[in-house]
Amino acid sequence: PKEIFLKDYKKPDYYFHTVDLTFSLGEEHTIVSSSITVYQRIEGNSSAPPSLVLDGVDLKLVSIKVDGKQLQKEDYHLDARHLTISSPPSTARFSLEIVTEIQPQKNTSLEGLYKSSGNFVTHCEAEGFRKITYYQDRPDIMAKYTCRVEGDKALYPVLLSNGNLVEEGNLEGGKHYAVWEDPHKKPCYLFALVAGQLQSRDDSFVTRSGRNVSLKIWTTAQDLPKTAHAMNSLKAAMKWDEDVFGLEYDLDLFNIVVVADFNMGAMENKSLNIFNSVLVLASPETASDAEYARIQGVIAHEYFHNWTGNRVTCRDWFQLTLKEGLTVFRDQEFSSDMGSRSVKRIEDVSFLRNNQFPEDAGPMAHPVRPHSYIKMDNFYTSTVYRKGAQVVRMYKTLLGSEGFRRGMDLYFKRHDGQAVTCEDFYAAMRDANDADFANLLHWYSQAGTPTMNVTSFYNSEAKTYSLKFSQQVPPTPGQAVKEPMLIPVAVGLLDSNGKDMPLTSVYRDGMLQVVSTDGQPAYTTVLKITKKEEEFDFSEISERPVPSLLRGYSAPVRLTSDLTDTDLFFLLAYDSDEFNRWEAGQVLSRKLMLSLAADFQQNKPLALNADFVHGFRSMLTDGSLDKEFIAKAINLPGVGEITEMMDIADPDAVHAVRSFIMKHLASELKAEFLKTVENNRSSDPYIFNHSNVSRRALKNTALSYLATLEDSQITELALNEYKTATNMTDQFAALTALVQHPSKTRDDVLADFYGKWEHDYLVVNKWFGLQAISDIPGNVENVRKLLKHPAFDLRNPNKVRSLVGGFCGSPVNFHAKDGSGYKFLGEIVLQLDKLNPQGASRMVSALSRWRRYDETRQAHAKAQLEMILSTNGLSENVFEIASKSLA
Ligand code: HT7
Ligand code: ZN
Repeated sequence: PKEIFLKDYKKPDYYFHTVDLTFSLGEEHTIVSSSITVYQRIEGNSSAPPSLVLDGVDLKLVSIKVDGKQLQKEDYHLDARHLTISSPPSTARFSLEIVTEIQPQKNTSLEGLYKSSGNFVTHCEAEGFRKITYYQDRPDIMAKYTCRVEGDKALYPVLLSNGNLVEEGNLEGGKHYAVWEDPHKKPCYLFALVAGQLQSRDDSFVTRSGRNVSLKIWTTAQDLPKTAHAMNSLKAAMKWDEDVFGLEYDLDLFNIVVVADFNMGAMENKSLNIFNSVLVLASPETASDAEYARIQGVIAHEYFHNWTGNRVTCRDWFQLTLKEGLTVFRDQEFSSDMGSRSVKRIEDVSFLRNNQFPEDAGPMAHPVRPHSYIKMDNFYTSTVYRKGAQVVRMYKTLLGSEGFRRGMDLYFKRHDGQAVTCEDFYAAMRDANDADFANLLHWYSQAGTPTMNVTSFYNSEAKTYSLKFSQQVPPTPGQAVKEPMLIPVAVGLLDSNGKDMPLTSVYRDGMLQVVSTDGQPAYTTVLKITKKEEEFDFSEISERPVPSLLRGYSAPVRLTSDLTDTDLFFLLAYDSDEFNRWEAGQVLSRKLMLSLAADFQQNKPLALNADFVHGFRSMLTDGSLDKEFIAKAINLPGVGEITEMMDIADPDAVHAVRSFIMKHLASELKAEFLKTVENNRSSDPYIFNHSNVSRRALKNTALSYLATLEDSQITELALNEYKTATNMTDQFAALTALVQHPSKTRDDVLADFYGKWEHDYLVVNKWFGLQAISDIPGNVENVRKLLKHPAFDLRNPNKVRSLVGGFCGSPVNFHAKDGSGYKFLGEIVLQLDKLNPQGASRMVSALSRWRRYDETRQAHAKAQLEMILSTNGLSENVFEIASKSLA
């Protein structure tokens, strides 16, 4: 397979101006006719015009015409991936007409045109358009499209594409047609077509300039009632983007289509978003609070792409973070404004630590803007999305809200309608603010999570307080040596009463840095660390403070410091920055878990110190705190997060330790936990708002602790919660509590749940997922059985994610020392690769960190990777992940 490099980017020789497509949808095959106006980039070139190379995969070429003239076999060259016209006309402009035949019914890859539940659906990002017709399938080719769709009227009563509906009518033989015209230029990855039996929930939104936008969410008749939350989320997102960024929707119509078979979450096609059903459909009885929140966030995310991605798009796929990092940042901000800002921050940082940090420390580590790829689909990663969003957040931290908005405004002013790069975004931020932050660009090019160490010194005579920072970016594949980065560190200093000290002036290398411009002292200041080692001195500090470092997690780094446990307990109790209050608890928990894991490995008895239990009790019972915050604060770091911190990952030890701490806390604080459950129960109708979500989160976290006790009183309690639950959040939390240990109750309640919900495939997926991730010894056999369950289907990515992906998330069973978990995955990857390479490569990634484990596990995992790599006909997707994992 061929590796593609960012440094090899060349502008295209030809641009496309208009693209007129006709789809004749059929049961055996579909005919796609395209008519394109082509422009030469360099006009009046006296030498022979360069050949025009079009991408095309799995296509049957029916005919090709240039300027109306049919090309003969000798006029073009065809191979498995390209159609090359070696002597195009030398005129500045010519027309190209191509007819291809495709077979969507046989397309299980879910890219290009395929069928899902009987409906035709397209998915083109990143390089799926080439499975529809021959085209220059790259995002810097932006053209205006029309699309005519013809199909059987009874089978496909609804025909949709991008833009506005300009014509529709009946055809002979029970067929009909619709013509759609998109007035905005777009890259082909934003093209979409849907045809099928769908009904819509209709609503409307009036933009701030008075445009009336018709909003439609299309799904099956039966699922229509479950689209209300998505519609409300869409309207909230439209309003928020106007209020916060001044960005208004630009067409009279916005469609969302729900599909059951989809490789990722959703797709932002211009005016025709396509969504995985799990990210739209929700009712109180079937979806949990977490799912309601995810739907709200993803509906907003795809809508926000209309400006960040569609109006201004990427020059090439290496720039993916330009649209994804920025849009994730925007959806994170939106969700913060819809709920609790600090809780959302905690969730986002936890996600980053649990998913992106391991990626950045493994064989697939790549910069936010990768330098190369074999298969672009493999680079829709947490690094590009989540770390990319942190990079955007750093601009805001450095420039402030107003400065950031100025930068965004300039970005749109300069680049609307263009395909641009990360440097263009950087330049807009810099120029709009006259800012100087050159080494911020290293964040785009250097992989690896920087580590930052902080030491402090208080001079009681001079009343100065010094913080000394040192940073290091670890080596990653292909990048041994790194430059220091610009790291914005938000800092506050707490006095002995736990209050923020006023910060009047701070010096760097003896030079005064501005703390506040309006003459008022600041209580949090942002230090800009730019060198490998740097010292900052605060003056007029009357007593030794406790520093609150990296407030709000102002940069995506691993922080170590000389803070003592006493300092951390103090921050846990008093920090005005809620994120750092939570963080102090996490640092204490991580230290504790690591030291207990070492004890476990040496067969020492495990014991919990009284300070920890005390700090925990204070959090749990502090009535002044937000309940969702408490739920987060009493949640221990996950097994994955701790194993990542060990020299040799030992999931058994960490799992044992985590279970021990939970059980110990549950027995010490049983009365408090019971009271928490009691006080936060409610039979009121379900409402998705902050106070209700918080109450349920705290109650269900308390229940999860109690469930570790294996006590019949608690089983009764959980059974009662399960039976009396009026919504899925509470029902599923109770079910989760009941299935922790093997028992007859466990079997009965799992059977009961399936019986209740077998008609709802999204709920059944939750049922698969819960069993898949179970820590019950030898669970791999149960998962193998579930593969044969009538409700399971390897062709459906949601089911694969629930069962196979869920299993890979189990520290105990996936990493079983006998290699049974790895072997299971190896077999599945090969089966899946034949159907859906994107899905298969996502699964094989679970093996990529094999070098982190002990020799026995290493040998088992390596054997599976070698077995996969030696298989004939492997996809490029799986090849890239498996080969890089072994390199
Ligand atoms: N921009 C979309 C990316 C996406 C995608 C990429 C590769 C393969 C399948 C995919 N489905 C959706 C969604 C987004 O991040 O907004
Ligand atoms: Zn996106």
